[in-house]
Amino acid sequence: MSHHGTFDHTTTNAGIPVESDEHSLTVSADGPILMQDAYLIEKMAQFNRERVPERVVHAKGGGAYGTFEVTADVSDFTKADLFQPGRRTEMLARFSTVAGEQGSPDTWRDPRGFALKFYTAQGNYDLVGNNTPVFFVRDPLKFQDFIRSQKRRPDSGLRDHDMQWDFWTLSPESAHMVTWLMGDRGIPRNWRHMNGYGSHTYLWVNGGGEKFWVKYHVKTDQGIEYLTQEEADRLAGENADAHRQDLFEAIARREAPTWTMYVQVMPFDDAPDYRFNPFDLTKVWPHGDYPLIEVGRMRLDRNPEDFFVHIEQSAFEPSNLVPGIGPSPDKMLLGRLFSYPDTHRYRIGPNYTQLPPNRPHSPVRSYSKDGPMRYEPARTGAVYAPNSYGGPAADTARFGEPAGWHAAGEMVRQAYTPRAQDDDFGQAGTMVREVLDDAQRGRLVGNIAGHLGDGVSRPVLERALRYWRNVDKDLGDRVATAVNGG
Ligand code: HDE
Repeated sequence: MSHHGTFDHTTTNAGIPVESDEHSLTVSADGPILMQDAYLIEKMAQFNRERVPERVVHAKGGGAYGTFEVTADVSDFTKADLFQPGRRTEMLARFSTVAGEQGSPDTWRDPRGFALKFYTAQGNYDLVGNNTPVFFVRDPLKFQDFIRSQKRRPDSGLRDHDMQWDFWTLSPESAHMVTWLMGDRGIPRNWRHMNGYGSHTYLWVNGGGEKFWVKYHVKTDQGIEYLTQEEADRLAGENADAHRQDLFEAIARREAPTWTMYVQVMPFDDAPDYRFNPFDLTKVWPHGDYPLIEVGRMRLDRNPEDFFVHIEQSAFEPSNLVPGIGPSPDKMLLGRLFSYPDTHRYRIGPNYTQLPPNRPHSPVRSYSKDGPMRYEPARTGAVYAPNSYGGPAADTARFGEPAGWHAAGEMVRQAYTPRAQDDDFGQAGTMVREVLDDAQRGRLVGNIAGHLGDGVSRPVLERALRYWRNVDKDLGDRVATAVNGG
């Protein structure tokens, strides 16, 4: 559009001016369409190819660009460039539900994806978390099954609470996360009023090579707000895109939401003797043991110019770990390191890192080349290494960094070695008794009973009541009373 009221001319994808946007080329006004109407064919063919596969989980979401600014000094714990004092780093965030498909309501009860991509001076750092500090399972082998139990039956194509509770009650490790899910955090009022968590334990390495275990907390500065099941159900019918709309319009109104990032830091050598497995994704670290330490502030203040280009094609991966940050032995995190790049290659092609939301803001000197939709030339002296034509060559000095941890033993397939407080219900019970107030507990009971009362078969229901009594006897009794009709 050159300026208001007059328009630039339409062209084909090849930039050729077109004569009409509404009349196909025919022989006489009433005659047949001609095959040389290349513009008509282009429009129809392009339309048929507009969809890329939606994300197999977290399909429905929205996001925005912004900046992350360090507000404290955590350089004793990590040398990562983006976490150095005073540093400002451009970033992208995408928020999402988990089980719902692209057109599903933003206000369904579900964890919320909280995916962050930082365009740091040493490549992209991705922190791909949720709005909960824990997760349903602790082994990636069960993740696919868990997700399928939350989605659709193979026979009817319908969602089914019986499937969901069948899986959960046969997987007691899910209890902590299901307590979060069935409580107020299960339906945030909108994405601006929820926290994000890295959930896993990660490794930080400082300039001197010292290692620390950390957990990330990204706390909303807008305050936590939730929707009751009733409010959420109504909104689901009125506006399936309520959360996507809320973020877009808040930023358009220049009401940029902000979050403050903290970390809990565990000295590397505390891990072996800690009273429960510090790498178990179904567990939190009590703040009394490892208090929150402020890191910086994230501010989302720029809406993407094109939703498909920047949000649908955004590709987050926990394997994007920059110097000073590494993985931990958390089996779920290790599984994710494979899965995300794999799903991106399938969904948006092998050159997805060249797309606008995924391109690093720092130089890329990789020996990757060619492949469909290749856009950037290979900026290397030759297409092989080693070469005598200018490299690039790996910075072997980095290899000495003790960025890993030492593991030894024979191959096994079994659960984590149990420790004194490694159980499936303890932290859920503590949360119900000591963290929730009466009103929150009341809503939790109502949400669980409402969900259990909708299509769950008797044997599964009996197991579910035992599951909740294991979390907390009083809570379980209240759920049983509410479900059995008072
Ligand atoms: Fe994901 N997850 N996940 N997940 N996840 C995906 O990658 C996976 C897990 C999370 O806004 C997929 O790009 C495995 C935990 C978010 O684009 C897929 C396991 C946490 C998003 C995938 C997990 C997450 C995803 C599908 C168990 C929080 C959306 C589309 C080992 C700590 C990111 C995609 C966005 C998306 C795999 C469990 C968060 C299939 C194998 C735990 C926020 O690759």
